[in-house]
Amino acid sequence: MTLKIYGTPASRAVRVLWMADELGLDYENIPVHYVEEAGRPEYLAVNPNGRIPAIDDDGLVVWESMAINLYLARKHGGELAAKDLAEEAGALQWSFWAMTECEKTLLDALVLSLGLFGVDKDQGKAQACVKHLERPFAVLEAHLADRDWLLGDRFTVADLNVAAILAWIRMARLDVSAWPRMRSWLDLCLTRPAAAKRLG
Ligand SMILES: N[C@@H](CCC(=O)N[C@@H](CS)C(=O)NCC(=O)O)C(=O)O
Repeated sequence: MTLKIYGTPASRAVRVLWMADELGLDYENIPVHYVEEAGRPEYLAVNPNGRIPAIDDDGLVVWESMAINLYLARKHGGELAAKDLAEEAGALQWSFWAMTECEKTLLDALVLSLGLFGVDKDQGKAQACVKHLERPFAVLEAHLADRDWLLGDRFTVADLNVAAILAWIRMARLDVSAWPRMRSWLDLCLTRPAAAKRLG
């Protein structure tokens, strides 16, 4: 049975679509829309939270974008997956970090920059959100001082999960020149073919 990925690509489902493409998986994308369709009974039967993305992998249903990607990396292995327990811990750490330390503020910036959900566009206010990201951005900048990738010496699920959230920096046109290593690392992640196809 094919892997089913629920969620329109113009949403957090793009994180999972990017991962599935990196892994070269066969999948079916069911483009459930987060406003019009995610609250319908047929989708609530997949994800009772009424949010996208979710997957159905041969009967195993998983929701939460970061968890789905960690699962897919673990299942399909290869270079993207953690190769030992220490890397597993790192992948979990960075994924939780991006969601808890960065995502909410970046979403606020994105909404202001693009004028989403009826909010007035205000690039100045969007840029002001970056002030609240100085602490986590400094952590990432320091981590990249002597390495190219978050774990080991290769692009992994940790890079993908964090970059998929930090991609909103680019979409919100935020100036993050104060963190040049973070910016270069993000560019490298987002210009990978599987990312550029979706987020370029
Ligand atoms: N933490 C969840 C968040 C999912 C989420 O909020 N998705 C949005 C679309 S990008 C959604 O489904 N919104 C519908 C709603 O909030 O009712 C994840 O990363 O999967």
